Amino acid sequence: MSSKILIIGACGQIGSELTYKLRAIHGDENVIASDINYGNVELVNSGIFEIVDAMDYASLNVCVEKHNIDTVYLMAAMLSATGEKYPNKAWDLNMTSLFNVLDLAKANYIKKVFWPSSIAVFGPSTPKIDTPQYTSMEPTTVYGITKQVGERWCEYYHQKYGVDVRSIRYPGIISWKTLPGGGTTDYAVEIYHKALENKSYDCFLNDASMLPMMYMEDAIKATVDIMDAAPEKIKIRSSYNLAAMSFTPVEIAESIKKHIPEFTISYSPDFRQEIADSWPKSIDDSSAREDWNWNHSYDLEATTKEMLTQLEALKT
Ligand code: AKB
Repeated sequence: MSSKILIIGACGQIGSELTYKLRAIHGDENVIASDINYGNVELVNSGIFEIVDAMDYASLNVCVEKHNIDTVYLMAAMLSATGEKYPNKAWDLNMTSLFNVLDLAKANYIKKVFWPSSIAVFGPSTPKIDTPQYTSMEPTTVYGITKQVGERWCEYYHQKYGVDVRSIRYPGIISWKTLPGGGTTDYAVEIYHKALENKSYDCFLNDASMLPMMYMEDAIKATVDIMDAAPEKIKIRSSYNLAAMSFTPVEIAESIKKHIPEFTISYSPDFRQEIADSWPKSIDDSSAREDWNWNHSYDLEATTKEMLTQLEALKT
């Protein structure tokens, strides 16, 4: 019998592309997309869609029972920049949704859970270069705190209740289909849109802000691969470090200039600079590479080429 999958937060940047990918793998009828509203018309119209409030256990349970769900991808979250504006809401959404899903698994209503963590679990006391899997973690954003605490709870539910929960620490994700919202790494998506629209971009981080990033296709591959891996391969039940590339705003601008020579970048750092400064510059993801064969394909040049080509094609 086919696995029945529920994606919570399917209208978002990663949720939407994950939905399309999982439908291609498992069949449209086996992948139910859900969100708190009809926020992404294309996604909503692309297959089975349910309105689900991830903070409401009953609403979630009704959907799981109705569709006989056995696997949940919990992609709903408030990200770093928005979280600093609404700290209580970020805490409530990020933690309550996680507990609801973990409790459904504990009660055996579902068998398998994917929950994304983030490089935001790290903080100023973390080594910034090749940040190890196990290291000092003192996040200074509400989002980072929820992700760090969430990791502890995932491991706890796995150890105490046998819940099959799997997680990766996403870096900034670059994609063209659905815009990101409320993150500190969002500049690395906006810059491509503005490069094509205006041939210039005013960056909200300074020129030297190096951050770990990944092209969407690699992020989706990692998500699918960790969920497909045999349970004994998943040795870390908090969350795996994951990496592909690291670059600064200057470097991404240089890579865009190779395609759009007139492109210019200026810098007006805002409150997100402090968040970026607290995060690693590069990540050691050798555990993911060893345990479940993680491998990335896209570097900065390949990402820039793909982003500009795909966004250009959307205009026609
Ligand atoms: C953010 O910038 O908040 C996210 C993240 C790194 O988790 N993209």
